[in-house]
Amino acid sequence: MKRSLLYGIIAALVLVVIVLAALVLSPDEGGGQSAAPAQAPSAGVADDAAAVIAARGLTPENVTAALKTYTPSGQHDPYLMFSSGGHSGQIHVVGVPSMRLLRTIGVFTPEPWQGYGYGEESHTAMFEAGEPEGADIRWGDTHHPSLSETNGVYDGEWLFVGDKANARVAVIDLRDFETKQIVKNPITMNDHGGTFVTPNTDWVVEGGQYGAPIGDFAPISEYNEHYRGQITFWKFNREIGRIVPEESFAMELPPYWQDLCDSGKLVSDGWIFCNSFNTERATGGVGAVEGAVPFESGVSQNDMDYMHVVNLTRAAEVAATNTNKVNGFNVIPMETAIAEGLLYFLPEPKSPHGVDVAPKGDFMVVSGKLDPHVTVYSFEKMIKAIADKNWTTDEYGVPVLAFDAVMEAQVELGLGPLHTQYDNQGYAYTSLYLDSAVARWTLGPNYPHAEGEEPWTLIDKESVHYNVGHIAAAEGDTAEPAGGFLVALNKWSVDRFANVGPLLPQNFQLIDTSGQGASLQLLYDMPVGFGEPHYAQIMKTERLKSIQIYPEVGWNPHTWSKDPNATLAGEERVVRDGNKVEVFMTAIRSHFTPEHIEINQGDEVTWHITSLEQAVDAVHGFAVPGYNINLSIEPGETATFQLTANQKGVFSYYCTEFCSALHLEMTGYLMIAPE
Ligand code: RUQ
Ligand code: CUA
Repeated sequence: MKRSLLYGIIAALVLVVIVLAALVLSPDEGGGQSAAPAQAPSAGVADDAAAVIAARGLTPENVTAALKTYTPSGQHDPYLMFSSGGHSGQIHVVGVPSMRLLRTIGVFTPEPWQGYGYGEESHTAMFEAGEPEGADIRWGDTHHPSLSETNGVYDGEWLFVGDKANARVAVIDLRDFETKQIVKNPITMNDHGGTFVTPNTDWVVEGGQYGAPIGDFAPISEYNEHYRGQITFWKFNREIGRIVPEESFAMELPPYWQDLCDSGKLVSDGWIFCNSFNTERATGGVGAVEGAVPFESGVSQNDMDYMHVVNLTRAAEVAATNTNKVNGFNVIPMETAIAEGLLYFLPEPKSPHGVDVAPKGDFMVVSGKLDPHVTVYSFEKMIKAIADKNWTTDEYGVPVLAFDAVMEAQVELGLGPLHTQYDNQGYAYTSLYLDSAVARWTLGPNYPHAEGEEPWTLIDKESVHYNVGHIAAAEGDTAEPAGGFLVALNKWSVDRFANVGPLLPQNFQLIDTSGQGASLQLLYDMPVGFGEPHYAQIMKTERLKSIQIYPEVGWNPHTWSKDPNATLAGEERVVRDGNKVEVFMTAIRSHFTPEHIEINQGDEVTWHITSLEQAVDAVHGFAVPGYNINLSIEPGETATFQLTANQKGVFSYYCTEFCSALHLEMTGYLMIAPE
């Protein structure tokens, strides 16, 4: 705390000096965004800040932006952003405010650097366990990462992310940043890639998406009768660090397209809110051939869709005695959900997208993509409307609460509002897709307000480049937002970077939100050339408890215990039983032991490698050519893979990490004699 204050004062002093210099020397005092093309400072002025500013043609805004993001070598970022990787199927970890990419985490897609999905047995088993039946899927579409929480605040222990394409959810352990579990939703083929934890991470909520017959087939002409929506509630067991499918359940819903969810917190703890669209139940079909209304317009007819409100506390009780199973999975039938008071609808205008609960848990904010307002609902009013039975019902009998009875405020922000985040100053931020802007607006009277600012008012808009989807503010979806920084996750980058061909990067833009009023400042552009991230969360770095070396030599990261096949120095061996061969190998700079493995064509080989390393960053790789094997063996880890020796020949296995001066010597021969 004290140190950061000191840094702050030093930074402020440096800032004043440099800004003054810039003011004197800047050729352009106008636009902060339109920096002149970068010029290399000439050699003689390289050490003089004012001269560099002049030589590069930087504006005062450029200079303050640079000072706010520059992170000297060896200093760490105060925040980490965990971003989904979209259809790269991964998670990306970025330091904030430096916007340096620190790590990619292999999740639904193999990642060779991490040896993820290239032979290592526990990864392979995990992929297979999470595959739809009969499929062989090696990618995913990650949208909404969700950090584990304790009392509504990130705790730095676990990370969840969903796969939109195949309705799967993954569990990532933040002790070693490795994916530990993938579960396939047994009753649906798609969701919105959304995972949302409850305030103590008891449940991971997987919202739905496109309606379909639950675990069945029916023609599209029977949409209303046989197609259904669903939301799934995965039980997370922190002790074992796994989702427990047997204790999880889903709720059958009308065939609207359920979308993103958010958990209630504090006053609204125990409730779940999910937006939906296509309450029209449009079934699509394009032009003369199919003779119907295409989804594009069919799905946007109604003035209101329905926010789904689930009483999760009650639903979990009902699920415990529910006997209805689909594909062996606990599914609460729609009639039961209605009869037991587990499900209510709140009308929400106009093709809504996402719902974001305010820090105190008292308001739910929804944006209609086709409505220039955000609509704010009061949790208290919602509870009263339920008690008063102030509702009509939809065609399936679900109570639809009266809009006027539950609505607290509507704030006009601009075109194409999508997602909302919060800070510690009583501001909310909403992305405006069509405006390409981030709007800052004030929350209700029970949140702090700056002098002269009224509740529920638009305060500032900052242009972003371009077509912003989600935004992520520092701890901005928790019960205690940190404030200070916000990242706009822009879908298009058009003119921002040198052209790298027709597939352009996405653009993460860092915005300083620390001031009040109309003070938002764009600081930094980070091109993202590895997929289309959707959502991200920004957590204080200090919350992490990650390890650098596995706790014991011979550690199995998947069981988080010593591996029964751990091999210590001197215990290396090759054991043969008929055509089954088991290799017990060790790795340490700069050799594998043994260096010769002689087997026969047709042998079935199980191969264990234990890293004897105890030094930070002393990682070895292990590749076998021709057999699609590549491992990453981190300090202390025991990894296992299997191969069937169907190709004869001499294969040099080698270490794929440049681990030492004699790294090239870290090799050995796998000799497979012909049959
Ligand atoms: S989405 S741009 Cu979260 Cu998949 Cu809204
Ligand atoms: Cu071990 Cu290179």
